[in-house]
Amino acid sequence: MLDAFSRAVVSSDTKTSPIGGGELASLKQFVAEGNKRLDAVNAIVSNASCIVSDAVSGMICENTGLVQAGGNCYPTRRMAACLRDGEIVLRYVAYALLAGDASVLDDRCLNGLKETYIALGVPTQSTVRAVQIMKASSTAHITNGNSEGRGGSRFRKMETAQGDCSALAGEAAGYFDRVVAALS
Ligand SMILES: CCC1=C(C)/C(=C/C2=NC(=C\c3[nH]c(/C=C4\NC(=O)[C@H](C)[C@H]4CC)c(C)c3CCC(=O)O)/C(CCC(=O)O)=C2C)NC1=O
Repeated sequence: MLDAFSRAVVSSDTKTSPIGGGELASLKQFVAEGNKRLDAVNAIVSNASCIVSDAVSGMICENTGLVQAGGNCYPTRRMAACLRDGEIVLRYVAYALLAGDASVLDDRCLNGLKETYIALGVPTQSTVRAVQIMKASSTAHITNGNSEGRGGSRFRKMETAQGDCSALAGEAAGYFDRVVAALS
C-alpha cells in the first residue's frame, strides 16, 4: 500500500534516480493543499451512510427485480450484504483519497472482487450502477454542490471554507472509475 510520498520514493528507486524536482513540486502541492484534502475526505466519510443507502436505493428503483425472489438483494440477508459492500467500496475510496494513491483500493478491495461477484452471482452491472450513484453524490459533497433539491428532507449543509475543490472531486471520481473498471 502506497501514498503520494512512498509512491514518489518507489518510482524514483525503480529509475535508480534521486527524487526529482518535478516530484518534489507535486508533493509540495500535495502538502499545500492538505487541508482541502482532509475536508474532501470528511465530506465523504461523514455522509457515508447517506451516500451508500441513496445509491443502493437508486439502483433498486431502477431495477426492482433485485428485491424480489430470485433477485440478488433478496432476502434481507443479501440486502444487508449489498449495503455492507457499498460501505466497503466507499471506505476504500476515502482511504485512497486520503493517501493520494489508488493502491490501497486496488490491493485490498478490488483485487479479485469481480471473480468473487461472478462466483456468488452478484450482478456486477447493478453494482456498477450503485458505484456511479455514489460517485455522483460524493463529488457533489466534495465540491459542496449538495443542494436542497438533491437532498430533499434529509438535506444537510456542511460547514466548509470557501475554495476550489474541483481537482479533489476529479481525483475521487477517478477512484470510483477504477471500481467500475475493475467490475466491468
Ligand atoms: C475488503 C473488501 C471486501 C469486499 C469488497 C467484499 C465483498 C463481498 N461481497 C460478498 C457478498 C455479497 N455482495 C452482495 C452485493 C450486492 N448484491 C446486489 O444485488 C447488488 C448489486 C450488490 C450491492 C451493491 C450480496 C447480495 C452478497 C451476498 C451474496 C450471497 O451470499 O448470495 C462477499 C461474500 C461473503 C459475504 O457474503 O460476506 C464478499 C467477499 N468482502 C470484502 O472483504
